Amino acid sequence: MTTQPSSPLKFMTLERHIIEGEHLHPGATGQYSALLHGLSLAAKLVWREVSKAGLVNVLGTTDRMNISGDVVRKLDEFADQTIYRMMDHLGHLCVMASEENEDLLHIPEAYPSGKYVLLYDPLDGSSNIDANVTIGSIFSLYQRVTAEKKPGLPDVLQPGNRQIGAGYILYGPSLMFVYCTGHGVHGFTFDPSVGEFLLSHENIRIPARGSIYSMNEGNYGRWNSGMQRYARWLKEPDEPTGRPYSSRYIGSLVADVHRTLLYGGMYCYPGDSKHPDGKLRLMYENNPLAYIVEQAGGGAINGRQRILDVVPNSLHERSPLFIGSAEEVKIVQEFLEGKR
Ligand code: FBP
Repeated sequence: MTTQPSSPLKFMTLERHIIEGEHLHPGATGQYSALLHGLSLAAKLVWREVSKAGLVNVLGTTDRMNISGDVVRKLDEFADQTIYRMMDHLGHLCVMASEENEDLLHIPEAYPSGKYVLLYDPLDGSSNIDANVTIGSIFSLYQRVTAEKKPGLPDVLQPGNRQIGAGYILYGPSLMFVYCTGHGVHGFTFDPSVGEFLLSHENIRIPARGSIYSMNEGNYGRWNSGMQRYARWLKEPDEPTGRPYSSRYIGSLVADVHRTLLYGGMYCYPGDSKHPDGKLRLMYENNPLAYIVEQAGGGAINGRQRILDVVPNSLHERSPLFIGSAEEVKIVQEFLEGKR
């Protein structure tokens, strides 16, 4: 009598999970699966550079500035090129957009074009790259909406509630691939000994409440009164409501949101007197993370409305972000609306 592997999680590779997921999408052609597979390969290639960053000449900056006026870091550029090159020839995308590039990234004429649209933040948490702190990549998938020969902005500037999938890759103590195609949020951890992503976090559900908050309080003085009251409320001792909450801020959005997804709580990047729309990008950061956290039972708002219902105006627009446990999102919204 053979003993079943003791691990409660059957040996589910990412590739098998993606293919089995196709059954949940009537009429699936495999194109979508191939996209997710391409992204998982890009993750491994970026991870290879990130994990040896301190040993080879990929730390530090290039002499290039991105659309947001940030100096482009070498690893940023490497990740950007790697994801683009991994995805441009698959024949399933009609256009891409990257946080690191001002304009749309069109599919080279030499390659076939497809019906999907990919947006990505090649390397999130750039301020932490050289300090060997967890960083990540974030991606968001849509279906093409235009029929014209050449796809364009309308195909990319879609509200987040039109996403057909999203995910992020964590380059941390271990390499993780977390994704969602509308049927739950699933996390896979890379096992270098077999070279495969293995299911480690099946159907992640964010706790409805959580007593961890994550925000750069250095900006406190520039926040509006509602946000300042909320920040003070979090720290007031009150047994029944589990306060004071604990403060955790890595400064890499993808890592702070991943922890929030697992432990519960709130991550906030509000607008302020200097940056009324905050710092984070709606299309590359807020929409995909909002899609994932909502699918896991949480919430994400910009202080006025649900992030996923925001109709975007431009590729690189910024938006405040309040994301986390459903009950905690309700509380911060009440403070922002002046009800508390
Ligand atoms: P990029 O690194 O992709 O530009 O993202 C912005 C970011 O680094 C987030 O990852 C992080 O949460 C935030 O900025 C940190 O901002 P600040 O240093 O103002 O707290």
